[in-house]
Amino acid sequence: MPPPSDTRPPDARPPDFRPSLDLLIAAPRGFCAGVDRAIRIVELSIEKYGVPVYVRHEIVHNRYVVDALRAKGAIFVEELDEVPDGAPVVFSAHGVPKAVPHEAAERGLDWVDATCPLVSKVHRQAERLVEAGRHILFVGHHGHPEVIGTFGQVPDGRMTLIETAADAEALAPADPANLAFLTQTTLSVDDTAEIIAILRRRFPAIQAPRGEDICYATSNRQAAVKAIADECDAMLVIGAPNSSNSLRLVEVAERHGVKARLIQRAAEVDFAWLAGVRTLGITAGASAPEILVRELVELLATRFAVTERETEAVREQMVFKLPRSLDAAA
Ligand code: 0CG
Ligand code: SF4
Repeated sequence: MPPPSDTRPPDARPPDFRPSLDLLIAAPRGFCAGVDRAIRIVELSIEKYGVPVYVRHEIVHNRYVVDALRAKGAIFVEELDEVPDGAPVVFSAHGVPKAVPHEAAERGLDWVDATCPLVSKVHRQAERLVEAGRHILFVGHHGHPEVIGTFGQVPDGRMTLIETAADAEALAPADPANLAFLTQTTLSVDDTAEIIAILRRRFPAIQAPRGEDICYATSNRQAAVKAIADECDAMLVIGAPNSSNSLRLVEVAERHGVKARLIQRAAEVDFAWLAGVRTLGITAGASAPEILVRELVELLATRFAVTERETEAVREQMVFKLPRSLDAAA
């Protein structure tokens, strides 16, 4: 196949000696409704307050997104004490401990919460369970900001982190009849099912969340990888090393027997790694913009005669409302 830019009629083109590479592009991939909303919140805050607007933690785990917002006047910090008095601040999509908005209010800061509504839903469940006297087993990854934020919704000692099936087997709770579990939104669907099965077997009275805590975007992106895995010789996942949902996509591909790598940008492609690959799967985590997928396809097209095919595993139509304070339509 000729390069995409070649508009000459086929018989006027020189022969193409590039090796062929079929690209199987997963769908859904890339931005979810929570990421779209969080980025829009930063943009609208800049419009409302003027620059600079502070953002506590990367608004979503993607350097390209963060750099683009920084260019528009956002300043990214890790903690609230780095925000000067009087400056507006946005909390990232991953959520924050309750102490953070409390401290912001005490300091009289204008703050806007970009926590994904699906993370907030887990926060509210945690509060209610603790009010009802339950001890919560929280399935998640130690140190992730969403886990820190959710632990910060309840008093110390009311929630225990379960990271692995081995943790679930080893747990010796003080009151096994009075447990509930919740999960991080961006976990592996399969690993989490295994952990929950262990918890239910060991603690039959454990209270489950009302719905699934793993969000629609996480499970749909994992399903989309599974849907193309059998046809792929290798898979590239566009996402950041600190992006939980993106890392899970690499694992899903590998568990389906496909060698897979996480890359942040096309420039990280290792062409030696692609040697012998005829069909390459491509996907992107929930925080990775589509422009980075196009950048990757364009780079591959400089070395290979590429064909592109997209397989849609599930159709997504989720949209989240903006906070009232920023929504002109509200
Ligand atoms: O997947 P995690 O929770 O690490 O976050 P990321 O910013 O990559 O994506 C969606 C959100 C929030
Ligand atoms: Fe919300 Fe899921 Fe997107 Fe996280 S990955 S921002 S929980 S929709």
